[in-house]
Amino acid sequence: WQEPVGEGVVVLRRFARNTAPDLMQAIGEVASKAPFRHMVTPGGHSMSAAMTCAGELGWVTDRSGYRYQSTDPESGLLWPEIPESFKELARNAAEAAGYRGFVPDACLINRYQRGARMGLHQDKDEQDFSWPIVSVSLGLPITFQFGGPRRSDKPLKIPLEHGDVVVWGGPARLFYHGVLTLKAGHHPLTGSCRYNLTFRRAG
Ligand code: MD3
Ligand code: FE
Repeated sequence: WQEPVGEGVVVLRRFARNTAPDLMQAIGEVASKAPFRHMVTPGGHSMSAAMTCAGELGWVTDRSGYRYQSTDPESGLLWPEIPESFKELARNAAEAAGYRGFVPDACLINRYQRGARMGLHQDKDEQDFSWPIVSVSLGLPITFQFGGPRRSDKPLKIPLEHGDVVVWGGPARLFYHGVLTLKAGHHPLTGSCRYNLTFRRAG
């Protein structure tokens, strides 16, 4: 599936494999300041993936809705800065996909444990959809679902594995997507977890 995922999608298989240990270390540093938590959706459900953020803006959800904000609602403090190793990877991946000068202001970090999933959704809380979203998968594999511009569009199933980086731009930027339930397993770097980083220009 290296090529035909869709217009605007660039798959960089294993692109982050060598830097993955550094990325995991940096995830630990972010999480020491802004711990992983299960946020609540506007509908009142707790998300099965645990999340934290880094950057000038972080994505949050609670009973009042989805939004980006500069502070962690748990602590009231600014989100931790995006680690240099993250920024460099995001810039290099975006450049490989044809986007020069990608400087993310938001990094959402998702942590999946056995049974966690993410239903089909669009990422549309950002200001400018001309910038791509860069995603990085670490640890256990998962099945990603990639739909179309309508929720009813039948999604393609795509395996995402350790070190895979995908740049989602062009029309794909607003397509529905999600991940199926994480199966139990063990990964030498991440243990029983899968982590996903998404780099965004939110503001
Ligand atoms: C396609 N995360 O954080 S990563 C999310 O595995 C999110 O944690 C999933 O969807 C995860 O919003 C999927 C791949 C991904 C991320 C953002 C996209 C695909 C995307 C935005 C637009 C289109
Ligand atoms: Fe998403």
